Amino acid sequence: MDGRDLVRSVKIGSAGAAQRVRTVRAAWRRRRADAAGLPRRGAERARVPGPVREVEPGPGGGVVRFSRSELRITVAVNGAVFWGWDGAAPEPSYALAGRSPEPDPRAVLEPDKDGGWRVVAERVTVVVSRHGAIEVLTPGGVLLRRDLPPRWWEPVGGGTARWMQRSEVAADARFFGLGGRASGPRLRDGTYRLWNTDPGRPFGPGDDPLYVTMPVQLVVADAATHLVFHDTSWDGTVTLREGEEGAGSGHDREGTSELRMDGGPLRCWVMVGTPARVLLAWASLTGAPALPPAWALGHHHARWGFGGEQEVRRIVSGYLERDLPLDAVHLDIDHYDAHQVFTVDTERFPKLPQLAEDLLRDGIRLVSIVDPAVKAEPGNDVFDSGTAEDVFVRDASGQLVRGVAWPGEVAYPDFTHARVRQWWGRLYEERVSQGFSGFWHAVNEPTSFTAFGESTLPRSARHALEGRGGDHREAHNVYALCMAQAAYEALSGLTPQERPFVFSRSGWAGMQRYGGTWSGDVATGWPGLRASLSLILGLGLCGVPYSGPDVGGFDGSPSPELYLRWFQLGSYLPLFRTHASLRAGRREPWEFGAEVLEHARVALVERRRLLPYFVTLAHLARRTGAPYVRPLWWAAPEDRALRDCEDAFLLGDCLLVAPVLDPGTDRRAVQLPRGRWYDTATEQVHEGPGQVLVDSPLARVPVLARAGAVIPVRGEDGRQELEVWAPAHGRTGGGLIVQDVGDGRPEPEIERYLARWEDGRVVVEREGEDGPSESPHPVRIRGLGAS
Ligand code: NBV
Repeated sequence: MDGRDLVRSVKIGSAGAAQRVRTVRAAWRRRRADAAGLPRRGAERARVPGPVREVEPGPGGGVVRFSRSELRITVAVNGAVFWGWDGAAPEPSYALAGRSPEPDPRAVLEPDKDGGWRVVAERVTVVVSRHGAIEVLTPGGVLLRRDLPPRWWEPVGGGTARWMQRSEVAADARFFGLGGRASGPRLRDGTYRLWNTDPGRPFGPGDDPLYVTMPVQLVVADAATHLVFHDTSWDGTVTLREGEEGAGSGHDREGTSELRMDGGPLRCWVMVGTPARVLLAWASLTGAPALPPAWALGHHHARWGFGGEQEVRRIVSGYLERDLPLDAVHLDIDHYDAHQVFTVDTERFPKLPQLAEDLLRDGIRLVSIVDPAVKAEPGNDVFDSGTAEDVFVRDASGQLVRGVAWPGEVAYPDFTHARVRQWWGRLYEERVSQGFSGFWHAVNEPTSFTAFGESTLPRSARHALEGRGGDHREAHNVYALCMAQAAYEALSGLTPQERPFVFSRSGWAGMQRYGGTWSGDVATGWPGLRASLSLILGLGLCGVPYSGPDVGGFDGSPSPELYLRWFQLGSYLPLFRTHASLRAGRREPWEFGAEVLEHARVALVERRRLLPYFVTLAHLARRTGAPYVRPLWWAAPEDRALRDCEDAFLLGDCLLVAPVLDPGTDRRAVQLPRGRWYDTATEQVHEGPGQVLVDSPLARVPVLARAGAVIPVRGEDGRQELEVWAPAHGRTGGGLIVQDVGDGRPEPEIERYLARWEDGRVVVEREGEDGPSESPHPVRIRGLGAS
């Protein structure tokens, strides 16, 4: 038992002696199941591809045969390159949205020097050496990535091979991504694990892995940005080492990435270009991010342990009486009957549909937590129905896998089966009839409390994997993704007039198709605040644009200052939600004194004013894959100072937010991208690129607007207005706006605006097919006082 296990067992112990006994029993059961159900690791044989033997050109590339492996390589029409070793094809894949893209007929396999081969396409050149190294180059011939020949270790008696892939990148390259990481967003030297994990306690920047891991790397270098996705859901690690320019005797040392996987196909996708182009290709491959309903872009208040309906009403009144905007209230597992999913404790919540209706009258939605584990006890309706339909995960000998979660001993639906997803989806009917409008998936790594060893299902547990059959080693990382799919698809049918709102603690590549995620149980403290920004930025770069932290942190009691700074940061993130643990202190904005309340009100009111901008960003994310929250280098990846900047972000194209992440900060440095920027509070002008000092009093965090920005905002009368920041003299500006047309699914058009100087004043016009026209929305020009 290591230190972490001890902490966990003590914690579980405090939840009751019976539960503790269950965790010990479950841990032994898991150990026994794996001993019997997993192949023993015996002698292994190492293998490399060997020399090239022959090639077979095909559409978009072809097959290169080596003496001990074969490589299939295809450039797709969206510019993405696929390659798979040992005959691995793009499908089946949990990450891909539908079928893999068509091959680009113009990309052909042709001989290269030294007996190698290459595929030249419009946006990328791929060179395969005669021993199986693969180089990815820009169209101009600059090397972005070199994958050395892979290496496999095969069990002598047959079975799944482990493998390793070492890659080199430019000396100036920086790594991002790998899902939600607390110590980023720039991923420093170290080993990152690819296994979705509940850390078992509130986490900070040093904790890894966390709930959402993904074999998705975004590499930003002078020559270009590229995204690499190794499409395999097995456990593994990525060891990164940044390069160094002029290292040693004046020579550059390249950066390296070493991927080691316990099994699964060795196949990958690579996309090259600008960050925006790369994320567009990624979204076209893995699916457009689901569009949240507009209310989900407002403010949410959650809590584990509201206790009952009266307390929910009291909190809501607290918001209403103080005229503080509130859009959603989340009910945690304490509203269930004895923690059992899809039930309600009718003593504490006697009339939930009535409560939901009353809240809705004030424009407030109810969101329900949904945990995947089902109490394994006859008499529990969900368990009985699931047993009748044979939906639960079994072990290799056919026994039900029993884990431990909040309701006690539990069974886990096998979401990797379409039939099970449909069964699960039907259960949301009960939630909808209770009045819930949104769904918050938790503990779905999946987590099983344990006295020792891993806090998840046995690796030998069997899964359908869409009929292919396999075990938890392959299914673990896609478990939550499949659960989200079940909910999203069911809700699309159950409430067709509304866009589904699902966000999930765990997930994998492609999860954005079904919704978003959140930080999970981030530790209360200044390091936790920083970790939450790192997570949100990293997830956005992996294609998951909608997420946010537990504002105030999950545990303990933040100081008023920390609470306020977290609140201010949260108000500029896609999911803006206060949430805390059962045992944590209060999180309502009025619980921290009059000064904090006043400043929190400013943040809430500003969020509501910016709602049309958030709606625009959500629509643009769906159409382009671009996250709402972007690192500063997004539009200028060649600016190395921006690549290293981790304490500020761009909110869409128009705003730069510089949150306060340290105590006692009333002034902070901000690294600016090129161009003119206005401090939105003072209208003071700053010229980038470079670093400037800006005021960051307790009342607000610095937000800068890009000169020329056209930002849709909600006017005081509730109507849409355009806030336009004057372009620099002699320059033009502009922006895109997407207006929501209700929470259904019609496709609104993208409105384009242009801002320019004419006769000493700024003119803003809407661009249309028939030329420019007057803006249909009132326009307010700001920043005119600047020289
Ligand atoms: O359901 C209770 C909590 C929840 O508040 C939190 O957001 C989840 O991440 N849940 C985890 C289980 C308990 C954690 C100690």
